[in-house]
Amino acid sequence: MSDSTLPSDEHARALQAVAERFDLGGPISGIEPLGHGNVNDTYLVRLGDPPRPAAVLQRVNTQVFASPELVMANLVTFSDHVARRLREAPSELAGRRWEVPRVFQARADGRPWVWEGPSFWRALGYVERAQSLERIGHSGHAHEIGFGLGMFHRLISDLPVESLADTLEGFHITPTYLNQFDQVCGQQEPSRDPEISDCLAFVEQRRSLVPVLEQAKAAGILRQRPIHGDPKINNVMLDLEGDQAVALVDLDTVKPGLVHYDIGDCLRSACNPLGEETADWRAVHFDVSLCEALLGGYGSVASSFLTSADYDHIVLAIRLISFELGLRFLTDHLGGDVYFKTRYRGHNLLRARVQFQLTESIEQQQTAIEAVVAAIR
Ligand code: GN1
Ligand code: MG
Repeated sequence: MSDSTLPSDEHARALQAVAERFDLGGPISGIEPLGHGNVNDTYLVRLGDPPRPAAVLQRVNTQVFASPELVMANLVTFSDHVARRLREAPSELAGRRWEVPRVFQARADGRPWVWEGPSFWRALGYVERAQSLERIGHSGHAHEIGFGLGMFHRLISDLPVESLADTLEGFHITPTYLNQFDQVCGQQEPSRDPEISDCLAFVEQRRSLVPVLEQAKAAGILRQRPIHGDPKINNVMLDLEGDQAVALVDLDTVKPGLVHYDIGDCLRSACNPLGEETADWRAVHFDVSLCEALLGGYGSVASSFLTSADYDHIVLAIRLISFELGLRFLTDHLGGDVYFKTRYRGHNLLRARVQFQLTESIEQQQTAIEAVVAAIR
């Protein structure tokens, strides 16, 4: 099923048929698009009468995730681990609400997925009475987003990294993205577009930054751990009543990595008040007071598992992951928009400019950010 090419009523029927193949626990009363993912297709499934949001149905992008069954195996390993840990030590949550989205099984064979032709589908529990933000509202939100990531990391800090498969080779390995960028540039005539020239110069000036985290990993200074992989602001669910973080969603990149990828990704998305989709890239900046609030929340739960070397590399990670995402968007623009979903030609170029502007703002405020990190050690 290629739903973008189907008329809308046929598309709706096809979605309904896929959703019905999962044991969702009630009659389906509605399905609608959910969120703004750049890679997978995501839908909210409502059940019953009156309709209540119950499941998140997702078509995993198999161009990106070549072994989606392994993505689901990681998710099940992760969920089982957290459930066990919370059963054994409920005090870990200090009375706070915390949820791990449940994984629904296929009616036919009990597997946590359904193949429908070339499409791979899964259904996860919807986190009720919660919302996610596209952009930060205030520093209280930043604190909770940091707390959410810290709690997520803490609950898997004793999950052996070997129990997770590497489902997306090269993900957040910045030198790999630079190689891809060089390859794409090597395949085309030099651009005369001044916007592109600006971006190319920006990358050139930062080549020495690219390998730093991977070098620290190779030298054994930083070690691999289970990570979320994509803890951007809108993947942290906040409780509707108290704005407290209650869950991290979008679990397709739970896999081995450095917690620095997560810390950098969370900060680059949450401390950019204009958000990564702004058209006003020149006005983009990194807000150090939001960073302080976020790291305060993160540090309040993460001190039990972070090492001294981990702290040493946080500032670098914030800069690197912002730069890396800009490089990924730029490469995709130059390569013809084959990875990230776009709404128009030039969308990925604009996204790259936003991330590069953010990187520059981080560089200009490095001393202040260092002081913030020093305060949580
Ligand atoms: C992609 O699809 P989405 O929005 O969950 C990407 C992330 C990027 C993000 C930028 C598997 O995530 O790495 O940070 O876009 N996910 C993958 O918005 O590449
Ligand atoms: Mg994602």
